[in-house]
Amino acid sequence: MKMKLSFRWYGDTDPVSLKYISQIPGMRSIVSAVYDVKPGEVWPEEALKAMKEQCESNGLVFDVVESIPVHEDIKLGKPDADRLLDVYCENIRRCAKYGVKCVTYNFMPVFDWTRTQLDKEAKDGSTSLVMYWEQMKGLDPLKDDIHLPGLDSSYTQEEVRELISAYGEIGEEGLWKNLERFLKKVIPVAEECGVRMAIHPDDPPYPIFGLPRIITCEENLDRMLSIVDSPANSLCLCTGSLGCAESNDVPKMVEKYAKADRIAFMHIRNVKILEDGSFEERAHLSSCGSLDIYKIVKALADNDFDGYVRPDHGRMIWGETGKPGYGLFDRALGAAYINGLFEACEKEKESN
Ligand code: DNO
Repeated sequence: MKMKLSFRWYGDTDPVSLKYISQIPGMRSIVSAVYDVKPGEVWPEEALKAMKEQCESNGLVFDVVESIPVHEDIKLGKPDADRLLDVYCENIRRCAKYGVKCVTYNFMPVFDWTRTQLDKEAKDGSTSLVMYWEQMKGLDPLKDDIHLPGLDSSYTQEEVRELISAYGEIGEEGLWKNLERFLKKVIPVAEECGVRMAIHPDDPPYPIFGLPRIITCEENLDRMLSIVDSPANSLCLCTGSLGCAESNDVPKMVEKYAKADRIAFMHIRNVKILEDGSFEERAHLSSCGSLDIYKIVKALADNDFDGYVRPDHGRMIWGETGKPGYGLFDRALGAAYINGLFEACEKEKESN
C-alpha cells in the first residue's frame, strides 16, 4: 500500500507497548514526541535518539512527531515570540536529524481539543470521548474554574482567565497575523531539512468560550495553505475534528487537498453529530457515525496518497484501561479497517 500506516505512542509511560503496536498488520511508523519538555524549550537530542532506537528495535520507524506544541506567546504575538520561534525551528532541525519527516502542531488558543466527558458509556458497554453542549452550558471561563480535559493542567485558573482575555483582545485577525509570522519563519526551515509541517484543525472547528478559532473550514484551510505555498506547509487532516461541523464536507475536502498534495498526515476517525450539535466519538466504521470513511479513503487512494495515516481515537473496549482515546484494541480495529479500505480502493483503481 502507498500510504504509511502509523500509530500514536506516548513513550515509556504509555501502557501500550511498541511490541504490541508492531503486531498490528501493516504497521510502519510511530507517531510520538518528547512529552516531558515544556512548550518553548529545546528537546534533548538524547531523547530523540532513544525514541528512534527503541522504535527500530521493534521493527518500526519513528518518523512522525505529534506535536511540537506552539507556545501561547507565539500565538499571541508577545515580545518573546521571536526567541520562541527560534527554539521551535531548532526543534524541527533536531527532529529531522533523527529521521522525522512530518511534524504535527496546532494553532488552537489555550485548549487543544475540547470534550466534556472522556468515558461516556455506550449501550454496548464501550466508552468514548464526547462533547455535550448540555454539560458545557453555564460554564463561564472568565468566572468559573474550568477543568476540561484538553486543557494544559500546568496553567492556574488565573492564568487561563488571563489567556482567554488576551485572545479576546487579538481576535481572529490577530491570530491569523501570528500564524502568518509563524509559518514564514518555520516553513523555510522545514523545507531545508526535508520535514512537512502538518497543522491539525481546531477540535471542534468552531469557537469555544468565545476564543478565536481559525483552522476550521475549507475557506480557512485555503487561506492557511496560501500563506506559504509549499508542500512543507501542509495539513494534518483530522476527519473527526473537521467532521464535528455539519457544514464541513470532509470527503470533498480530502479529495481537494489530496489532489493538491497538501495533506501530509491523516487522522482517521468517526464521530456522530447529535441533534443539538453535540458529538460522540464512535467506532471507525462508516455506519457507526456521521462520516463516510469509505469515501474519505477512496479520495486518498484515487489521488495516490502516500503520506502518513493513523487510526485516531478509539473507544475503550474489552475491559482495556488507559489513556482515553488511545487504547490498543479499538485503534487496532481501526487500523485493520483502514487497511481493508485502502487495499480495496487501491486495487480497484489499478484495475480501472
Ligand atoms: C488529540 C489529538 C490532538 C493533536 C494536536 C496536534 O487526541 O488529535 O491533541 O495531537 O492537536 O497538535
